[in-house]
Amino acid sequence: MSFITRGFSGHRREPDPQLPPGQTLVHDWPVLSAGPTPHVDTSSWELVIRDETGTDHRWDWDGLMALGVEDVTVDIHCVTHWSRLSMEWRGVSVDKLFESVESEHEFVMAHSYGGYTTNIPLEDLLDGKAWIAVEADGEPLTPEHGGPARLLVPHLYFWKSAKWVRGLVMMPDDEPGFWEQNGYHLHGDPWREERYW
Ligand SMILES: Nc1nc2c(c(=O)[nH]1)N[C@H]1C(S)=C(S)[C@@H](COP(=O)(O)O)O[C@H]1N2
Ligand SMILES: [Mo]
Repeated sequence: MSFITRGFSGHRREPDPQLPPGQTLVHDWPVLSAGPTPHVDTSSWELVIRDETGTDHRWDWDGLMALGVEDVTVDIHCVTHWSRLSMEWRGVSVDKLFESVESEHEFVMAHSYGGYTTNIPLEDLLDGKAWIAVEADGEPLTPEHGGPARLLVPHLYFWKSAKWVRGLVMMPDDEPGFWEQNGYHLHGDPWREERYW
């Protein structure tokens, strides 16, 4: 006689190796915005990188698309403890933008339409680690989720992924952005639980 009770023996669940400590899996996609949703049309959208000489490097929507979009499947981790795993995104690698920008500065302040800011070390944006995302789940990004374009930095907590991104300003030193001034960690690595400071 067989006493295999598949599904009942495994109640002590192994932690998902894709889930950083303290995170819980969600299957929906919560909207978290600190203010009203800006509505930005791709016809007036632009992205600016300002280097230490004060020079602005600009891309309009077509200029961004001309750099080439790529598909990426990544996990996202919000500091409020939810994670979504293996999410499909499409965007332009930040590496492509920096091909034409020279800077000695090691830190970046990301600025959004609407005024949100978040600080990120440049090395966390390069080498295939960050994108200017324009699609998620196979659809253009909705305004609520940062459309037409948002920063996607999936290896850091999701507050670093600035929605409605409009600019990156090079900085010689690390300075806190919006949530960082309000107690969130300067760096925000979910695997080290860099939540607050
Ligand atoms: N411009 C802007 N970007 C933002 C935020 C915001 O309030 N404004 N919230 C951050 C936080 S705390 C999180 S968790 C994610 C939420 O993105 P979502 O609403 O698409 O889930 O966006 C981040 N980027
Ligand atoms: Mo968040």
